[in-house]
Amino acid sequence: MQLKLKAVVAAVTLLAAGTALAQDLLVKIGHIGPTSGAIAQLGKDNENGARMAVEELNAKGVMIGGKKAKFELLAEDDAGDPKQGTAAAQKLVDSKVNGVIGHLNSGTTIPASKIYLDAGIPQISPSATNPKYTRQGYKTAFRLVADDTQLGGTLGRYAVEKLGGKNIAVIDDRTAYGQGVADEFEKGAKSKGAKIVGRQFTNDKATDFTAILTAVKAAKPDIVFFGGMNAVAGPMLRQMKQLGLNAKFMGGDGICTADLPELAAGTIADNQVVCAEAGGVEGEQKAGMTKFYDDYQKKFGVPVQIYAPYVYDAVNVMVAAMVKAGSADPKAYLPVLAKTDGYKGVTGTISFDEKGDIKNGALTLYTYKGGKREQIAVVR
Ligand code: ABU
Repeated sequence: MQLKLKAVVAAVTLLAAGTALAQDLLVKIGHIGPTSGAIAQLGKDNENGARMAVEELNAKGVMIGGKKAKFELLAEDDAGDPKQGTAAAQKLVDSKVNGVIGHLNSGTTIPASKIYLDAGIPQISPSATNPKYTRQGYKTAFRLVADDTQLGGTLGRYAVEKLGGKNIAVIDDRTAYGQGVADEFEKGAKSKGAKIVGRQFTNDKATDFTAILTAVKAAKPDIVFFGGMNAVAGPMLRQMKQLGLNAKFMGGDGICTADLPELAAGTIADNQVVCAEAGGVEGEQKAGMTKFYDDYQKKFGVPVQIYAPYVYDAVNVMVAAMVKAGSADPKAYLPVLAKTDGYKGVTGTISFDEKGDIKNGALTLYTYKGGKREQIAVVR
């Protein structure tokens, strides 16, 4: 008799547990970036931002449409490669993710965006800055940072107006990002009267820049602008030093990382490098960003490289739209996400325009001193 009672209690408990689980809502958040290859450190930085957001949301206990949401992070590696990027994007779609955060690179974000569009899955890139991404008319594409028109143009004008650049050499890595930001830089610098004394090309896997830097040195530039990523910029700076090319060095967000001095093997002179993150906060909003940097360092034991906070906000802004829509079904929450207006994130106030771009995007200009990144100014 007692055995029978125990069995009944166990069955009821199991049933109750089963019912509770059935009432939970599983929400799959896809994250995709280059967690292998030359810029794996940046891909991992982004993925960590997503992991932090998902863990906090699960700890908080978020309700969506009357059900307790259980968030699962599906992390994919695109290696920064357009082909691997589209294959990995399809994998996320096949896994029926509710939304995607990524990719990191413009060169992967743009081709993959068609896959998410066809599947009707919202995509927020926390770092791809090529303007084309949000100019394709895809209602599923969103971006949390300023684009290369703003980034390159501002840096170009800054080079002349604030750094006194007159003769400027430009190098790019021929990627969607590197070429685009270099073109915009050139336009901005020329509009303020600078002379472009040379334009050289490399690629995103190159390690030896002797030939192009020798040509650049012969043109006697006061500033060298590089459109590309930190993994290439670091060795390039080291080789500039070896060749006695002591010009100032500028670049976009791709080089503006915490680890640039290490990648340049300690060869960066104080104030030699000026670069910009495609976002930023001022005034009282700084506290949220500072807290994020501290929490991140404590959790992962390494500093934020650059875009982890933007990934963190991307996850949270997507989930806020699900909560508001009362559904994690992309069809239901996509229109709500598109109307995001005034969401308070750690990276600032987030509102999307009709293209899916962030409204009133900021840039943060940085230099490096004593091997540390140091903020110069936040500009809009
Ligand atoms: N925005 C810099 C790195 C990512 C990209 O746009 O390719």
